[in-house]
Amino acid sequence: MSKLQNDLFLRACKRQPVERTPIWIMRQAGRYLPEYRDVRAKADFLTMCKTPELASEVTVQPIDIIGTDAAIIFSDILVIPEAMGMELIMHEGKGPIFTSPIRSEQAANLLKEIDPFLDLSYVLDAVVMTKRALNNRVPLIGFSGSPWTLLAYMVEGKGSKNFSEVKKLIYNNPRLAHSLLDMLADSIALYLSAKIEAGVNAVQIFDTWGGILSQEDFNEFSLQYMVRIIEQIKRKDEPIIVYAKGVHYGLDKLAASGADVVGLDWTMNLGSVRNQIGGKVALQGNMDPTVLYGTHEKIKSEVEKVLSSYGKGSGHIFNLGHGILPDVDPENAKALVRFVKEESVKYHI
Ligand code: 1CP
Repeated sequence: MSKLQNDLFLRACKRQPVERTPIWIMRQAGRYLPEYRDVRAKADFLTMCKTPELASEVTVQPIDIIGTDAAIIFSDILVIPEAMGMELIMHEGKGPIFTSPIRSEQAANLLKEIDPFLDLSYVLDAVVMTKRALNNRVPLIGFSGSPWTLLAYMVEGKGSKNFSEVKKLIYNNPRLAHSLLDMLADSIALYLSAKIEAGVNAVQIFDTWGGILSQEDFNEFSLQYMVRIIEQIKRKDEPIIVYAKGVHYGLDKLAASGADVVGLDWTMNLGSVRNQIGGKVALQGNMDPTVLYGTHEKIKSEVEKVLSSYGKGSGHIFNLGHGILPDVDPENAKALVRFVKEESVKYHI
């Protein structure tokens, strides 16, 4: 860890002193970058994920172009269900689609348990190659979807508005839902442990759809499985980040989950959340991603708002409250990073 030229992100995750607030951007390797689109023009999305040279190339792009303080390995949360045997099609414009969503015991029985070293070895190869390409400049983050968020895609087959199908499953056949969540939790723990072994310096669990559940259902169908994963991840020092979008009511529980960092969406008040759980965990977030449609002045004033809301001291990793949108001007992403680097110095001694 100490070999890293820039370890601000890792220090902030551990709430250790930093000279300025580190920043990375969720979905920083992606379509808003012309350099990403150039690579994407040559290969479809899954081929990019499965070709370590290409995955590594687009992972490093935002470090060179935007100047973020951490890289996140280029992949997708849906590679786990794909490795379990589900056919995944990436539709241009429409997003990812599973051709045969899991809606019955029979369909569930066809899913295979994965061994990440065999079935997702291409991700591990991409991690090794990316570490080499980064040459200790910044830390590398590995990630997975949460069991609940993966189950939602596996049952719906695609993104959804009401999540009717996965809700039908948890209310009509909770036993099957739990057995699938169980299997996902074990696979995810093995997968994240394998990524750490391959060299990632931190991991993030994305519970993008945690917030569509009632409080009780969140505890039963999402939180307990993330806690189990955190317990099972084999790590030495690597911080664990949990990002559960829209889970205002679950902050104390997320802070007690064993994670080092809790990621916040932009609807939460960073300062109040710091008062509530900042003594236990570092916080990551939480600028509204659409602010990047604004002028540089607007972006700068919003950066200032987020930084002052957190206040002085370590334990804050600047990020957006959700992924960067594909039609954002890369110049605005660069300006964001520059403003955070400049404006955050005064919040640290
Ligand atoms: O054609 C393309 O280039 C596809 C666009 C794209 C990209 C660039 C998809 C499809 N996935 C990705 C990469 C990706 N996905 C990363 C890369 C690393 C980085 O952050 O730079 C990461 C971390 C993800 C994670 C991911 N995939 C999440 C969790 C984060 C979040 O945004 O909430 C989710 C929900 C997905 C599913 C997914 N994959 C792709 C899309 C368009 C979606 C959303 C589908 C939907 O809900 O409709």
